[in-house]
Amino acid sequence: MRILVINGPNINMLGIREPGIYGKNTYADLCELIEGYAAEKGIEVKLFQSNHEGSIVDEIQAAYGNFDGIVINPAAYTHTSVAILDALKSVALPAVEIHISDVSKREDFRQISYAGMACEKSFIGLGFEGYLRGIDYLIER
Ligand code: CA2
Repeated sequence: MRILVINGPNINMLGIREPGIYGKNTYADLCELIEGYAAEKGIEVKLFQSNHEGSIVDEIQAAYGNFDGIVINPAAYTHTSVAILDALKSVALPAVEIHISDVSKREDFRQISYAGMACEKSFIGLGFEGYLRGIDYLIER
């Protein structure tokens, strides 16, 4: 089984600022956690992070025929990007939405999730653990 894990803008800055919201761990720590978990579960993962909407669309399109599922935290593009929503719909791979923070308790502009409309499941506010729950969901599905 092959899972693509996509992270959107500023996720590469985790642990550097705002530890109160996103925790003290870095993006490198997140990658290490996911890679270790995938090895434990005997699956393949590809980790992709980009600050660019079009690059994320390209990566989702390239997953077609190459991956069995997508775990995605589109970060701020969650709340703005119809392009990422359409890309997820276009490949029709099982997708899971992740948010490190509990967006439901944050600003009004974070209350809409376009990407979430193309996802089978969302894990929100569980910190890095949410990515592992997303992987489990795709394995068990
Ligand atoms: O909670 C999440 O996982 C988010 O997707 C994180 C995004 C935010 O825009 C979403 O509403 C919720 C932000 C990514 C990280 O941004 C940073 C901001 C300051 C310092 C470090 C990272």
